[in-house]
Amino acid sequence: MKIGMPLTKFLLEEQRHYPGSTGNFTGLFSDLAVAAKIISREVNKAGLINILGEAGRTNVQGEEVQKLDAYANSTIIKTMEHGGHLSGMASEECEGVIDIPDHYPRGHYLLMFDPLDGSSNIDVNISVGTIFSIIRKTTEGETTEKDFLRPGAEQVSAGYIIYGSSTMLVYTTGHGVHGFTLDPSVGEFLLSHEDIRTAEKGNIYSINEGNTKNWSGGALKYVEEIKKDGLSARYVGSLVADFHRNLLKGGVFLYPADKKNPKGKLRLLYEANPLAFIVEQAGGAASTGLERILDVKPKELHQRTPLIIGSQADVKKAERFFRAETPALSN
Ligand code: AHM
Ligand code: MG
Repeated sequence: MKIGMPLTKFLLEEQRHYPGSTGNFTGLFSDLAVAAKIISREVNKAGLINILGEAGRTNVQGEEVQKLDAYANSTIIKTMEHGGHLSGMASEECEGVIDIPDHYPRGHYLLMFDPLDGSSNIDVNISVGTIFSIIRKTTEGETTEKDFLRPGAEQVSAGYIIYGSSTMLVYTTGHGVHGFTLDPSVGEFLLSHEDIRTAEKGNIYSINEGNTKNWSGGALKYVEEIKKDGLSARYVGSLVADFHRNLLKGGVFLYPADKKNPKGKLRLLYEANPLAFIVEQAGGAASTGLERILDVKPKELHQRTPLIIGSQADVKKAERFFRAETPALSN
């Protein structure tokens, strides 16, 4: 029985299954867990902002207060850059590639992340999350944007941290999906959800129905159909929270391309790819509506994509509607 096992011990046990392993990945992951704990602590203090100071102002100690998404971004960069495991990083919050400063050692991994997804929800005490994706650098020499533009199928690991009623870290390295809950009293992530499997078919659909007027025929007909099937609507507006609920309960999340966002809203490298890797490892599926997310060849760091993700049967059904649609985004 592994339930209750600390993340660091779990990672070391996993590492033993790979005799040639250098421990580099385990080291990288442990650094990420540290960043997650620091961000979690700060997110939990968000309600105290009026006492401690607002972003852009100084707090009672006279320190400049950062916005939480900027804070999460710099925390990950600072925690990860000196570990010696990375050749570079890319963040939803930064325009170009984040270099590793010359005075730090470099490794062979590349980290992509959305530091605080759904951050507009913080002010109202709703769950937000950090999403990450790790790939290997396959070229020699300087790290360039091109090194990051690999299909999601090449990910070595992906995961997210959800800052909710408790903080949880959920990840995969391609051998199932595992969830760890942060025990604040000991400051450790403890295994709480071993080998998560998502339902083949769910009873929940998650989509921003306020966008109906902008939808294409495929989205309109699909949503009409699943309402007839009696699915329940659940939409938090924090991708990590919507995804996490559907992963555990079964369901489908959709952010399709629409007239306002003709390429979709969510980001391929920081949001869609990592969650697609996780959902597939849990037995689910992720699609643009036309193709498997993990097969999409990225062309730019901040590329957007339509996303349909969740229980296998629900995603396949949605795909049938999107594939059947006629040039829907015209007019
Ligand atoms: P963000 O990266 O700016 O926080 O935006 C991403 C968020 C997701 O968390 C969420 O699924 C989506 O945007 C909600 O969008 P909308 O408000 O258009 O429904
Ligand atoms: Mg985001």
